[in-house]
Amino acid sequence: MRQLFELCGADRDVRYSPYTWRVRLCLLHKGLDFEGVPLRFLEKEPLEPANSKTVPVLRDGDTWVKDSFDIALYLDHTYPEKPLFGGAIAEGQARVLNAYLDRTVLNPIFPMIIADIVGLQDAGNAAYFRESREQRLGATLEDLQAGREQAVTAFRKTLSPIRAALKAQPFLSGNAPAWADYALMGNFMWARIASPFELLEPDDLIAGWRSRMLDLYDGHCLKAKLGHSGAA
Ligand SMILES: N[C@@H](CCC(=O)N[C@@H](CS)C(=O)NCC(=O)O)C(=O)O
Repeated sequence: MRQLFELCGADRDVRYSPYTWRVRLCLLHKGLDFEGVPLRFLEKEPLEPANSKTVPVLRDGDTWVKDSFDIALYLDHTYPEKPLFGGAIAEGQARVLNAYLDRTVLNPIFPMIIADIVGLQDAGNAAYFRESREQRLGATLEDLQAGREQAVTAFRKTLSPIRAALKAQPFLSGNAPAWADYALMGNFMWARIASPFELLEPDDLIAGWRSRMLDLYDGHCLKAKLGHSGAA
C-alpha cells in the first residue's frame, strides 16, 4: 500500500499544495501506484508516523518519508528505473534548484494567491491559516494579495533563468521532464488550483512549457479540480 498525504480544502478533491504536487508528478513519472489521502491543515494526526507536521508525507509499505525533496530522493534510490535526478552529482545540483524554486519562485507567488487560499478552507482551517500566515508575514492576507498586479511584473522577471534554459531545451531536465520540471510545476499547480490569478503572459516560453506539463500522464494536471470557477 502506497499513500501520499496531501493538503485539501473544504472540498477534499481540491488538492493544492505545491510540494505535494511535486511528489505526485514524481510518482507518475516512476509509474508507481498510489492513493492520495486528503488532509486539511488541522488534521495532523495521520502524519505522526512520519514525525511530520507538514505534507507531503509518503507511506510506502512500512516506510514513511516526509519532505518533498527527501521523498523524491527516496523514490529514486528505491526505484532506480526512470530516474528523477540521474546520479549523486545531479542530486547535489538539484538541491540548489530546490532552494531556488522555494525561495525565488514559490515565496513570491504566495502573497499573490494568499487570500484566495483562505477562501478554499472551511471556517476552522481558514482561521488557522489566517492567524498563522498573518503572523508569519506581518500583514493581513487581503493586504498581501492587494498588490499582486504590480508584484506579478517583478515576479515574471525573476523567472529569467528558467526562460533561458527553455530556449535551449523543451524541459528543465532536457528533452524529457524529470524532477526539476515536477518541482517547478508543483508551484504552478498550487497557483492554478487555488487562484484565478494568471502568473504568466500567454506568449511566455514558460507558459508553453506549462502547457506541455499539463498534458503529461493523460492530462493529469489538466484534470485536477480547481478551487475556483476560472479566470478572474
Ligand atoms: N519543505 C517541505 C515543506 C512542506 C510544507 O510547508 N507543506 C505545507 C503545505 S504547502 C504544510 O503542510 N503546512 C502545514 C501547516 O502549515 O500547518 C517540503 O518540501 O515538503
